[in-house]
Amino acid sequence: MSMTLYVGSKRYSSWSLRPYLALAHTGAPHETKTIILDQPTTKAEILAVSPTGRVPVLHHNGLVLWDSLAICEYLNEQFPEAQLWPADGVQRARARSISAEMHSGFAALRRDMSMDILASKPGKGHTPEALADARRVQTIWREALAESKGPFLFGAFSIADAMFAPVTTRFITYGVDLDATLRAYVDAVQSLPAFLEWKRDAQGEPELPNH
Ligand SMILES: N[C@@H](CCC(=O)N[C@@H](CS)C(=O)NCC(=O)O)C(=O)O
Repeated sequence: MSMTLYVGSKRYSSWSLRPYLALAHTGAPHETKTIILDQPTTKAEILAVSPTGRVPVLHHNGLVLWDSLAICEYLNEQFPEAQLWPADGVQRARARSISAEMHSGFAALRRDMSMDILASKPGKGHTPEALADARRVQTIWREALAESKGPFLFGAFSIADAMFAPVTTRFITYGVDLDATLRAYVDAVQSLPAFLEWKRDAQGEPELPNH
């Protein structure tokens, strides 16, 4: 069974980080291949493996799957024992709802506080629109954590945490204020072994001035 996840530069590719964390959580054997973004050859390299010309893309036994959330859903179906969604139906519905909101929304947060997990830019990107997005994210987290008691949004790690993982790095990079509960959640995500591996790999990648 051969499974390869193609990702973009780990320092910057927020969409790639999401299925990377979900895949790591399954414990399934796999390979990750990184395509450095913003190079003259980047588009051709991505198009050679992904029909959309975007990463992440998963290759599994001849099947080619793209888009972060669809890849996470596929992993959940392939590896049910990993419980990538909460077991409880109501919690699962909520987890899917906030994951979809993350996937389709928060444009200002993504634009003004783009992911750069190695950088520290406190106070930058604090536009009214990005801060409004940040407040909405914090409400989502606060409500989920109040019910689950943590350490992750629905207690155990789920796809919802994978979907919000890039936001945890943005809040750190751009110095967004967090109360103790939210800070503990950010720390839980940032302490995941797979996240630490991702960050370590990012340190060996070239800095991209346009990000
Ligand atoms: N909706 C897609 C977004 C994928 C995406 O925008 N990927 C960026 C990297 S984070 C990309 O491939 N950029 C390369 C390019 O456009 O050349 C998903 O959820 O996977």
